[in-house]
Amino acid sequence: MALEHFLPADDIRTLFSTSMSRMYQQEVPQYGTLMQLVAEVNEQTLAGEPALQQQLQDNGELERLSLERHGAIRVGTAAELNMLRRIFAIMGMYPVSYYDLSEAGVPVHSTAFRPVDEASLRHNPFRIFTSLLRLELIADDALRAQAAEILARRDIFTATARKLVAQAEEQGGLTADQARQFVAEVLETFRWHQHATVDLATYQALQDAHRLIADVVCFRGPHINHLTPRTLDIDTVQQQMPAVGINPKAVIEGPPRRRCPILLRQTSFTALEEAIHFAGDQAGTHTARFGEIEQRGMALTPKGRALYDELLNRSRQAPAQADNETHQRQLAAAFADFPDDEHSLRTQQLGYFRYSLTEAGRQQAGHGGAGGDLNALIEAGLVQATPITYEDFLPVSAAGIFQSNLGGTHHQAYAQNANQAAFEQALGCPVRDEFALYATLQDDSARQVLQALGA
Ligand code: OOG
Ligand code: NI
Repeated sequence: MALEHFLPADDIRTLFSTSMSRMYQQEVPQYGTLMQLVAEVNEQTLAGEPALQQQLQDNGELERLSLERHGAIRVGTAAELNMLRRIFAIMGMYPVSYYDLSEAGVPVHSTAFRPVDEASLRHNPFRIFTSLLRLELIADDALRAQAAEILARRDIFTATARKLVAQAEEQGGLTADQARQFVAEVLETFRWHQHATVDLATYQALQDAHRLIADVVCFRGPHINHLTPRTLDIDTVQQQMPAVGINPKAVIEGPPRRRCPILLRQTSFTALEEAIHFAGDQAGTHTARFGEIEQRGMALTPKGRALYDELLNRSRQAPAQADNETHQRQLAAAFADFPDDEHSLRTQQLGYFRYSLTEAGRQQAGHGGAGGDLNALIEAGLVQATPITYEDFLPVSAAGIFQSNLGGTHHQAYAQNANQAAFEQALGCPVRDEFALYATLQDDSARQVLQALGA
């Protein structure tokens, strides 16, 4: 079949993210309320900041502004993760980065499936934070064996989804009709199930080992546990959530508010307690699903990231603050040592930048001979540098999001270390290195402007 008959992977991803959003808003009405609040605050922010509005418009970002940026699921076996890799590849989403959450007392390790090239990110940056349960972290031998046995009995994918994945791999893509069917079938994997596959006693035993283990093991599939739209003003949304009947987690995760935003700031509403039918006709509840919002800033280089980690650590030496305002003040004090102007961030090589020609640069291009390095060309007004947006996740923040939904039970860190090799073995390929992706973007843009100017 000719290539042009296939629906582009980017479009399949958009079909998927919009279908998922529709399903989740039906399943979790509070999430719809959050979406509405986010859209309103985004609108107000734009009205108050015409420059921001212009910038988003120029980047073609206005249209998708308040739509989902990411979601998250947790799977139980290597085979499940491996199949997800194949499914996400059909939507142009590839595993980037390895996150070890065991360090924070959560018995999973994770990656983010996301688009990796610039055009695809611009088209639709939707990504799925995907965690694999680490059964080896269940201390009780009998319980561990039981959990493994329960997981071995389930198939979280429909037969048609499996068939279409094989077909897509064989053909090299899916037609529009096949893609629509594929998305509908894959959506089944992410659906909520009110019926648990186990009885209440088994659920409780797994819950006692760790609430997350019960969440992964006791259901027919890995229900999507949250979706996350983009906000332009996370502080305002956090503050306004209670007024629309939503209970936010105590603090916003990530860096403080800054003039030059870095990395990722996130907050969520706490997971809902939902009615569950357990095997043997027993009634109970389960707490898993929530809503989250995110505000993204500049991607940091390894040097910038090391400084971020150091300052975050420093701020965490002080006792944890229960209210967001005090937390943010404490954070801001610690981050006073992080340069907050684009010039310093760039020249100290703390952040990644994309280089492009200015209007004067475009006029100069082709005439050649504009000598000098990038800094000189920027100073001469021929080249401009704009921050590259961070597209990945932060393990400390992710742990904070997990923890806020674990019902207050505090967990010790697991002694087990990160095990990226085991994760990649399960996944069926290595994860991509996020720093390498940003560095390539930056270097490619630099090469292009230098070439255009004949420098
Ligand atoms: C994933 C939590 C991590 C984020 O945005 O950092 C996450 C989960 O609860 O399964 O989604
Ligand atoms: Ni999230």
